Amino acid sequence: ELVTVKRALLSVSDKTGLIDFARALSQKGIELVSTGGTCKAIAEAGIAVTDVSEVTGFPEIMDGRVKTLHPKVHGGLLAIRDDAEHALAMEEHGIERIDLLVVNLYPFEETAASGADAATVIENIDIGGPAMIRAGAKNHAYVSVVVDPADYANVLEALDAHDGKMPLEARRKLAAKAFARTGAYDAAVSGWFAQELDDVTPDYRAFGGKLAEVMRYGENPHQKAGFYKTGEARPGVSTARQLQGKQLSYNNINDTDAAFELVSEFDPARTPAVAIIKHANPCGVAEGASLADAYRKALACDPVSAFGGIVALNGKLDEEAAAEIVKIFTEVIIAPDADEAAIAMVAKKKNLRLLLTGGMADPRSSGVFFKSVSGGLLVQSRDNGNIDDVELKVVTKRAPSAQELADLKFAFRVAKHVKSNAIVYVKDGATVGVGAGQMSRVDSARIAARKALDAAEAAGLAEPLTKGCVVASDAFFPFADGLLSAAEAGATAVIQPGGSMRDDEVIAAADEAGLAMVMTGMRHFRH
Ligand code: 93A
Repeated sequence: ELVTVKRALLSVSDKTGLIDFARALSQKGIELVSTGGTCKAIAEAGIAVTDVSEVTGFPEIMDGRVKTLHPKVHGGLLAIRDDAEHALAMEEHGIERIDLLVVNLYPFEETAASGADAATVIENIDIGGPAMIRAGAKNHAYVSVVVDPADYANVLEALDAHDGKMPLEARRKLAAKAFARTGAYDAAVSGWFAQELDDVTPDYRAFGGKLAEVMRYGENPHQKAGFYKTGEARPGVSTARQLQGKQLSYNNINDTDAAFELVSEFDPARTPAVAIIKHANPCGVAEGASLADAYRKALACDPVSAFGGIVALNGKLDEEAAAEIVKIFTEVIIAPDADEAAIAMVAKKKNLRLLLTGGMADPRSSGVFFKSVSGGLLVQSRDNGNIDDVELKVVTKRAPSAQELADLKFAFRVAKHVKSNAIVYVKDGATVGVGAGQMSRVDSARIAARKALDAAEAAGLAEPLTKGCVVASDAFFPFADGLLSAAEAGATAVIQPGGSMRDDEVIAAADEAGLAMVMTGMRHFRH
């Protein structure tokens, strides 16, 4: 677990904090080995240091292109200390162990960003540094690899705390950071090449994603686009098998992902469920006695918007459901599986894409979510909050009935997948009105009600589908107006996170209107 640090190799371009760190290491009796410029800086500060050329018995050649690329260095980094054969090889070839590796790389990113000429940028592609970092990090069972001057203090602290030894946990964390660094470094190099070549795909330097597909264009025809896959095994649009139809577009992929992630919230063991998506928002979600039944209910929510939509199912697509779906123009169907008859039914529509995922995505599993902003990336964990895992608090005089409660949970599950501000009206396991992406919550409530009226009118119903429905809000009602607007539309029960300064006002309004309201304590913003 604990590894004594006897020998360190230092090779850094960014010499921030180097001298203090080297001095502290030296004072702990650690032998220092270093490359040209780093070695000179350390020696000039009066600290004992050995030039790596003395270790390798080989001079730095080719303007430093080859300085640490030597078995005496890499053997010292990679040797398994308690392996007899490795020990023998070390002895035979005079290789000495390296316990601590301190490397930061040639400033490739900075050089590329400065607009330097190609030859200068290329000269700043570090080869020996990443090789050492990767070797040491692979062998973190014995070696500590420090790639960031910001970690010098932590390393000294760890050494102090453990009598000159580094604990395994620290070495593992350093290894993870080391590989993240070399990964990002190479991504920057390939990004620079892509730019030089005016590649069709956007420069991609975020993380180790792999270009899987080049799309004809992006969100709009004048934008270039590529589909990069992270390798995450999650069932969904990135792992699905496409049975028929032309290549998915950028928007198709985005919408299909939204559709399948949403329908995956519904446990197929409980009930068949279907989601219809347009522009990444659901225009209908329903549970049903069968997939066909669920589809009909989902479609009834907003049949106008469903035209040209994406349909996601949480069960094996059967002939009856397929027959319903092909009645209107649909872009994509995504399901865990499909039976022969359903596949034959879909085959009649040449342009309709059918994607089979082989399973559902686990809504509770963790994952990483990226969103690009100018000059950066926002990274957060996936919203894997689940309404079944929170304790609901009834805050009104009236508690919801069992049917209302079931619909409230359904509505909140859907609201999680609706762009904020999200207001979702639900009745009998089906959305009857969805208000999405508005800047004010009351507008979302009104739009959802308006859509329910339209749907009722289209279906020739006497009263709107919202009569006696429940309503979910993805975030708290800042004022009573949004809630009152929902009540006016016919909602009898409300689910929302709560937490507004005016919660008391909102609760009082709910009581006044005879509504039952539960609070989740969990918000589902989605932008
Ligand atoms: O040119 S390299 O790719 N070849 C090497 O063998 C090598 N070894 C270390 N660059 C190499 N380095 C890099 O040199 C390190 O990653 C570090 O950034 C830099 C430190 O050089 P100096 O100590 O001469 O300032």
